[in-house]
Amino acid sequence: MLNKELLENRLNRIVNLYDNLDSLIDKLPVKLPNGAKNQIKKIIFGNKEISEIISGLKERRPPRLIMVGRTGVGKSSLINAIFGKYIAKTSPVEIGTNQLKRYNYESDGDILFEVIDTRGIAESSTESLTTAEDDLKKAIEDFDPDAILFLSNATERARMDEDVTYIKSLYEEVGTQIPLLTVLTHVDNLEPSRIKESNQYTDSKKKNISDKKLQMENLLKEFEVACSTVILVSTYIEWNKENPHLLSLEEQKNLIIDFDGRYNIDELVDFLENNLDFRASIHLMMTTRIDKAVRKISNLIIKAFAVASTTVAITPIPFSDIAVLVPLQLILIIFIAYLSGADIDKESAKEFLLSAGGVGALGYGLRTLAQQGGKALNLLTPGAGSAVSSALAFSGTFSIGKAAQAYYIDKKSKGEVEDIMKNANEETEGK
Ligand SMILES: Nc1nc2c(ncn2[C@@H]2O[C@H](COP(=O)(O)OP(=O)(O)OP(=O)(O)O)[C@@H](O)[C@H]2O)c(=O)[nH]1
Ligand SMILES: [Mg+2]
Repeated sequence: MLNKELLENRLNRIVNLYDNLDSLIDKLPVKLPNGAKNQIKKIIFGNKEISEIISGLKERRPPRLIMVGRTGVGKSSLINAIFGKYIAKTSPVEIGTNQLKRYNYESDGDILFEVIDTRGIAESSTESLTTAEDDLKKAIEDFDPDAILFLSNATERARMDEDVTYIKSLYEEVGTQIPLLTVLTHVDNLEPSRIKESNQYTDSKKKNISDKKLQMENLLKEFEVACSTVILVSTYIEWNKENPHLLSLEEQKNLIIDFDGRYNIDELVDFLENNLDFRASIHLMMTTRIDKAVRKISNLIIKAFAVASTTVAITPIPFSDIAVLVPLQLILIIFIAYLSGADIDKESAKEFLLSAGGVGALGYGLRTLAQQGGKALNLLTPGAGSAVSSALAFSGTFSIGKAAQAYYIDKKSKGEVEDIMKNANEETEGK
């Protein structure tokens, strides 16, 4: 099983390869024409997507959330539900003169989330609201949150208006650039409330859930906070011991799920992964769904390299663009292989590129090249300028990345990869 430390090592190796791109290019099994190396470096270092991924990997850190919601709405339960275990929080630090609290949720010495909890404000009187909001504003400037999570109980219609009024004023106060997610909790208690297993939800329950979603969306629109996504969840978990919050840290750590009534938590985690700052998103992936993390990161890398490849076609270069494209693709293959934990040497990257996956993927351009230079990738062949169009460069690199993913990460056989690529290629050529 992949653990966090193993994945950390792999990510560090990729960062290392990127930071030592010169020596990586020197080790590629290709003979580069003069100037090609600089061109390759320029394209990789100049690509915004690639550099964002690398700095995200380097500077990964826990997500910083503001959690807004009344006592009992399910803020702590939501964190437990995300991780599928009982997560202790550090003793809260009070901020300012009010009940604003800041704390971390931690597990095995790792900080999973840093949170500012504003529940005190929502429940305090209007007189103290102004001071509280000033305090909050200051706290948020230091905290620099990745997202605001606004929780409201789906079964308490009467309070939803009040909650939305509060979130509106808060959101205007702190700046609307921060992603705002509205989470309606306790949906397991919507009728028929006796059904707690999410896979047993009846059509009528699902209808009640979607009605509730619509209701909240309309309310947010009415209050002009329409930018918020609304996700409905149940965070309901029964642990093997009563009153888990009263147990010692050690006992809490050993709690086991007796009954799992969670609903729609994956959608919520997806939202966070896609909307948080990338540094926080990587951390979240690594602490929640580590097996998916590898695939997600590899998807991002493939896409970024595919985008980078399009630059090859539009930049005038004094040699064949294949001379730049092929090394880019080799580097992509090496990154994917490292991400999978494989130790790939230059010969195997070359073999991969020339075999099923690679040749199939780039289609005609590379196939010709393979016929010419199967023994050594000799890219010194006089160039024909821009022979590869942006679209072909993109789809070629994208397919090669996918082939590498199928082979190294999904452990498909060469034959299977070949089939996948043949199909993809026929589709492209058929168009
Ligand atoms: N059925 C059901 N119960 C929930 C759900 N979310 C929370 N609860 C229960 O509601 C109670 C309060 O939940 P907490 O997660 O402690 O609420 P909180 O927002 O952290 O409350 P404070 O820490 O006091 O602000 C607990 O008994 C939870 O088990 C849910 O989605 N469904
Ligand atoms: Mg709590």
